[in-house]
Amino acid sequence: MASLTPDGWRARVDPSAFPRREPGPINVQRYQFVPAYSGIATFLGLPLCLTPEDLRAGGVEVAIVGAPVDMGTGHRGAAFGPRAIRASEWVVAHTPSMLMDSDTRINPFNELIVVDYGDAAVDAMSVEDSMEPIRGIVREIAETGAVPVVLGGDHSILWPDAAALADVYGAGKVGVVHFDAHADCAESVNGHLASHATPIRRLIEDEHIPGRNFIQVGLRSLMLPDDELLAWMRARGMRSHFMAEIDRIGFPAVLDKAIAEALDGPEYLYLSIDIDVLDPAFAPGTATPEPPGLTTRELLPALRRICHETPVVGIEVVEVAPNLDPGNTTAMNARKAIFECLTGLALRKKGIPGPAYLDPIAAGTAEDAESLQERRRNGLDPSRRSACGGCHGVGAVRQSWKPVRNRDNTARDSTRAASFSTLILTALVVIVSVFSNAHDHAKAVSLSRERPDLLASTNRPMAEPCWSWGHRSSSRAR
Ligand SMILES: [Mn+2]
Repeated sequence: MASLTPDGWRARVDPSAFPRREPGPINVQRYQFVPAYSGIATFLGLPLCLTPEDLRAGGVEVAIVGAPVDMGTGHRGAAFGPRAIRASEWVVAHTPSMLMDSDTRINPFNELIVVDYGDAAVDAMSVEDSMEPIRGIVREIAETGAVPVVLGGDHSILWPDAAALADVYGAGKVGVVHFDAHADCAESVNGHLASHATPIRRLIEDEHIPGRNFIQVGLRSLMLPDDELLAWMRARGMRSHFMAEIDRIGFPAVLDKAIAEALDGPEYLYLSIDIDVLDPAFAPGTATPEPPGLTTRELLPALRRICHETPVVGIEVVEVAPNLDPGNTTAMNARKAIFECLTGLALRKKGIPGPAYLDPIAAGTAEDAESLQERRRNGLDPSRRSACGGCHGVGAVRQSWKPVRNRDNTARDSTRAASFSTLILTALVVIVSVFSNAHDHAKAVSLSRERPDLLASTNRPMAEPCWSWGHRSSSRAR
């Protein structure tokens, strides 16, 4: 029996103790379709890599790695985050080839080689001692050219994570976009330099990351930054977007600013997502919730945009504490956050132009050939629709939607135009539904005359099971 050595928590096992295998990603799937609650809980059922040789042999482009520490919060729970994010039940299958981002209709796993890289070594007795092995494993991934996606763990890991990327891409060459309710810039907590409230101070003072390229979004804590801390942040050139600014000019405008600032200088970007940037309604399972926060419909597409439109070389999602997470809401949103990041990276790799790309069918902007012909047959020539666009009334109605979308509170003047447009929309819906019902009815009548065989076939009694999984076991057995 092997004896426990003091460095057993970080010493790697001797590979010669196991049967030899060729380096490369290890498939963990036995079946073609795996429900989310089944199988070996790698991230979304992805293949597993254990060594840098595996990453290189597999040509891996993104490696997901856990950093399970939570002593940096002083609140137990986030160490269980990586496992919760990997294992939390989600309606989707743990079958990456079946998954698709519905906004862009992209399957990131068809475009990128993504694996799970297991967890960093952590000392359950010391957050300080855990920093160096975390930095080591993130560096190990980045050195192969793959993008590390780190699952926290508390936010103390931002220090080793971003330092590792500066090790690989050059000190001062990596900027950070940091989503968080908290500024995380404190000098120390109870004298501890490594904590979830201090990582940014370490990164800037150690000159891994330039202060002016640390872009914060979503700040709103009850305690910090106080005037003294804010003075330190501003002296370092940090650019911080508080929730009040988001309320004032709207999230899309703040996001545009954050992206422009992030690209102002650095060649590369690190994306740090503290899940507590979300409103506690969307992320109750975190040690330091702060209402009111971002919605998932703000944050998730923003992450996709940043990974698509900026040179992101590393990502972390931190502070998921499953012991505080009834319903797995927080773990589910953390998982979707990573999925959106992967989709963004896939869009970038495919060279799809931004900004804020959406698939035309998903966005409702597609005019496919068939519906275009149908509209022409019905006398609805789409090229003629713009003719009334210059009309005085229509122009006013169009403008009235803009401030609503931007959450601009000064736009009350437009309320009347907005209710007018609601009225017009309602009238339109009624007219269109009446028209299309009549149209469908006429079509069905003429169809039944021209093709009586079609109607007859739908009346045939169902003899076979109606779907392919054959839940009628008796008909399958024979
Ligand atoms: Mn944080």
